[in-house]
Amino acid sequence: MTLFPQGAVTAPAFATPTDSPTHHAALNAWVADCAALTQPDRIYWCDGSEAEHDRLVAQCLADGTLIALNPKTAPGSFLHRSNPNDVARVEHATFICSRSKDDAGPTNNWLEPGEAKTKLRTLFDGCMRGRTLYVIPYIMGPVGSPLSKVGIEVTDSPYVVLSMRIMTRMGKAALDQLGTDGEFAPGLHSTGNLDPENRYICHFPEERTIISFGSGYGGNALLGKKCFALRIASVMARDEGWLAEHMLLLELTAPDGERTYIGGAFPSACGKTNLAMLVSPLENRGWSVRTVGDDIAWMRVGPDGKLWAINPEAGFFGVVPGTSLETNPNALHTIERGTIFTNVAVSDDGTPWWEGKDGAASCPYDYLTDWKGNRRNVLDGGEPFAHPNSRFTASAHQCPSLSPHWEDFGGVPIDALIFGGRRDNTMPLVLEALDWNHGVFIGATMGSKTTAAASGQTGVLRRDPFAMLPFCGYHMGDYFAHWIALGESIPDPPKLFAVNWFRKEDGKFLWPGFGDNVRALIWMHERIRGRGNALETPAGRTPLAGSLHMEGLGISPERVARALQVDKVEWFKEADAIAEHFARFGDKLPPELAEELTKLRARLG
Ligand code: GTP
Ligand code: SPV
Ligand code: MN
Repeated sequence: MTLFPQGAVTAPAFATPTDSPTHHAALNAWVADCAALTQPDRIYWCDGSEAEHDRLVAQCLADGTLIALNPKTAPGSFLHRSNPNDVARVEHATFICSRSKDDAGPTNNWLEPGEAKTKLRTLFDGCMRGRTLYVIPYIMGPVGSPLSKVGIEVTDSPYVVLSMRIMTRMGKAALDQLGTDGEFAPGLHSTGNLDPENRYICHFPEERTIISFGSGYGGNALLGKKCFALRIASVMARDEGWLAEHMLLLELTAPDGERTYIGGAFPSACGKTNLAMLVSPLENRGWSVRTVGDDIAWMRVGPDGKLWAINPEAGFFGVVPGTSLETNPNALHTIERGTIFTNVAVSDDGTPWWEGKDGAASCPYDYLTDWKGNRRNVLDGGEPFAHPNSRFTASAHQCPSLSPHWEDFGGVPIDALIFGGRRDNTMPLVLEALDWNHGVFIGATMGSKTTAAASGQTGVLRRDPFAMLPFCGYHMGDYFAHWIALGESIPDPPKLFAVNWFRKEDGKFLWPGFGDNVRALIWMHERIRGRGNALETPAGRTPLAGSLHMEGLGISPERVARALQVDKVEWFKEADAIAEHFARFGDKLPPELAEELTKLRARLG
């Protein structure tokens, strides 16, 4: 490691093979450029080892970045409290800096690349003085898989380093995969001074480069995740004929051992982690679910003509509130140890706590220290003790429901893709698309209420096509066209479905959700195999009465029927809302989707 001599900005000494662990010239040059600009006191190349982890943790405990939790109730786990102004993704400060504004499209913020770089250069100038610059080589995807891709994140945040070590295959393995001339996606990140006015999450799709300033929060700062694996990767996928999607991946096994692999796109904080880790109430009947991924899927057509998917991540960055033995026992067990908690509450004995943790039971503590560090009486009420977007970061290996196929080199063969949102009405519990283009139409018109995963107002219905509104790195109209085109090029395409676990009646959810969602998955499994009965509705096909597996379901058949209902009045309004949504895309709207709207209106009569 080299300490910079007074203000030297040219030819940093570490850029020689003796100080850098790699002979990759382009990588060494990128790191040298970052260092010359940011002027760190030290440069450290992460190797991903246990010893390195322990050293970083010790340093973070000493400087307060991490708070140790109770070694008995939360062994190997830590609490991180972020700056209260920095608790979620910032969509207004996220930019696609493509050369042409039109390539970013109407749903992305755009900055001209030169202008963005000028702005960023000013912000990054000397921003790492007094800090360490960490170089994080990482792999998205299984080590050695031909579907994996390498990224390099340069950051000044040890919290980011520790998180990336959980979320990706990080360190030496990545440098080995890169060799001396492999391709990588460069990313530069600094927390800066966490000034919300100077927060910029910028993507340069043509250069496959990410530059992020002023935030330490997950999706803004762990550059492998939304920035690379979705925004940059979606552009690579468009150019190369594959898909990078905001999707969970799960494996459903039937009593006869037959397996169905399902991908699911739900907007942020709308149930991907929960569905991926679902505990089947019909396990004793032979229906089980295993987890392949909980947030991102990269999919390509395989030699057999099916779509094959990998989970590019190695861990889970999941929503904490609401996680309990009743709702998501697999997540609860996943985070029993070795977890970084961000912005949860903590009891006096150092046990992490959050709203919903105790399920139906009451909170066992009289006092809790909230996510901002204030110790309060639990009975006093007020703001939530854990931030609504508090998160856990835990390794996939800790998940009891992890599928043995979760890191198969070639991925898993996808039989169904589902689109789900958080909607009070209109969208039934489950809906089968009539064909590929109708399914793309359903994906393109998804509506969902906003959540705490992004800054801004929550609970507002918005169109979030394919759950990719904040994550598509190019023009959303072109993205729709890419999906339409893929339908024609996949010889054995998956079946497409919509789901809605969140439909309400008298302010209450109609459907119990969570484990019971397996009943919708079982119907899909049957439909894929040409079985299971369906009712043709104007919106698509729904389960015919009696064709959903109802054993042990604690609600009446009438209530299920109301959850499944397609209400014509609601769908007339929906068609109008879709027309308004489509108008945003102008002549970039694929004609196939306009035609689907016409067909929907015709079916409505
Ligand atoms: P991101 O990590 O932000 O992408 O979120 P996600 O899509 O993985 O959402 P997650 O599974 O973490 O769920 C978010 C919230 O929705 C949690 O508070 C869950 O308890 C709740 N939730 C998940 N599934 C269901 C369901 O079937 N019914 C109901 N009522 N709530 C659910
Ligand atoms: C989401 O918001 O969809 C998340 C969390 O999965 S983040 O990684 O911050 O994007
Ligand atoms: Mn997500």
